[in-house]
Amino acid sequence: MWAETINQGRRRIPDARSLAYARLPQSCGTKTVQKKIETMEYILYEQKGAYAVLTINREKALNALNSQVLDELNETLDKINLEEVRALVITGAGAKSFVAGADIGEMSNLTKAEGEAFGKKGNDVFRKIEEFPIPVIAAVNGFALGGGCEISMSCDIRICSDNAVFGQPEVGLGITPGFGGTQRLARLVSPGMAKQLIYTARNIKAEEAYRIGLVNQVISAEVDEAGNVVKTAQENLLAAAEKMAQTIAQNAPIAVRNCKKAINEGLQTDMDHAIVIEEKLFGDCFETEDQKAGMGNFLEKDKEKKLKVVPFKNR
Ligand code: DAK
Repeated sequence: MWAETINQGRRRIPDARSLAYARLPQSCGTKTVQKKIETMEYILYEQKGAYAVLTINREKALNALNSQVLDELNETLDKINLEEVRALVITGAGAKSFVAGADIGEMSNLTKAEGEAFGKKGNDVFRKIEEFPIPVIAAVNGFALGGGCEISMSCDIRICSDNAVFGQPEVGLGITPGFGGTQRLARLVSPGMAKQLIYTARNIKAEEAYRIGLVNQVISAEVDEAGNVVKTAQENLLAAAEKMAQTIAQNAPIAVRNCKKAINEGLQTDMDHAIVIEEKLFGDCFETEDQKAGMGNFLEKDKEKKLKVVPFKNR
């Protein structure tokens, strides 16, 4: 419940449904709403029509992940209205850092058991992101180190500003990556490249991250002819991430969700089983209102009607 007191009474969260929202033009055919939820100390969450932006907001510590950030992130994910929100952008506050890792101060005195519990807390929330029923885009603004690189890798898609720096520096701190880094980096790039980056603890810049396939796109500032910055890389990054989220949100949600499931689950198994997973999820789309509307739109002979965007209903 939004209204319940969280984190040992640190702060009360208002009831999201009771918050006022303003109407905004939105073309995706879903509810045209913008909701700003007064969330927690370290997480900002804003629903913009059919997509939402979640910001890790601990700028003074370069958005490092302590237990409270992880708890609040977990809780915010649980409260997202999946009837309305069809894509999620995750970013960090400020232009310098997406997430500079797990909180080293908090980790420094952990016992073995506490370290394991901390690892589980992070892994549970990152896994939740990975399996979230809607696509999640990481808009990586600056440092994505350790747990920061790991949270970005639990997202479906990564795009970054040209000042982004990725890395798994854990072995330099006497630990292994603990939030899935050894597993997801090896799957995303290649085992050899992941091993090199993890064993050497070498940070890489945005262009190299792009070259090895860790990010889909690198976004720069817009500069006018006189060399003045018209839009910062951070602004362009968020605009690009939001545009991508909006584009995804316009497509049939059940189909998009099933694509995510098919790709994620299929990658964990052999091709014979993966194809069966795809068949089941493909079949699952039929007889939905959205499948009928989407195909009906294509088959429409009337050119005027045919051009209209199908307002998919998530049914
Ligand atoms: N933790 C805590 N505070 C951090 C932080 C972090 N990871 N990164 C930055 N900060 C804080 C700094 O302490 C500083 O705080 P004040 O001194 O102002 O109070 C503030 O953010 C600004 O940082 P700097 O002054 O250092 O800023 P610079 O521009 O000079 O340097 C930097 C930026 C990102 C290069 C530098 O801050 C840095 O190297 N940060 C640490 C990056 C890092 O090593 N990240 C990986 C953390 S290890 C596991 C579970 C989880 C994990 C592993 C295992 N298991 C359970 C097995 C995860 C591990 C990690 O993520």
